[in-house]
Amino acid sequence: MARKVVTLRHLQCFATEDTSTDEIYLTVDGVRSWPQSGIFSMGGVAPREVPMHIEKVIPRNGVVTVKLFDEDSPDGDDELGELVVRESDVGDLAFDFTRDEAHYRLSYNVE
Ligand SMILES: [Ca+2]
Ligand SMILES: [Ca+2]
Repeated sequence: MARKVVTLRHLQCFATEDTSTDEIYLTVDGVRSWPQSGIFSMGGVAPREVPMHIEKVIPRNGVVTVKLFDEDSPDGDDELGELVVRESDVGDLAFDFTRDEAHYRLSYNVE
């Protein structure tokens, strides 16, 4: 049977963790995967939504873990939540990252 693939498609910001803009990045299975380098500012006067295209094959009997972070310095970065994508997931889905009173929604697809 062909492996299923999760595709991260779109990120929306409804509430930031920082006072104005957040310095957002995503990790996939612990590897910093979006944006291509550095961070993407969201909220405040920065964009509140952004398209993306990140594909990851879901391992057999395994999961893909996606984490959203706000980069802070000199304090440690804030982890805003964790999405666990399973082999049994299917179709167009969305997940809300809501830690630290932030609110981001990641739209993704599993097929
Ligand atoms: Ca922060
Ligand atoms: Ca920050």
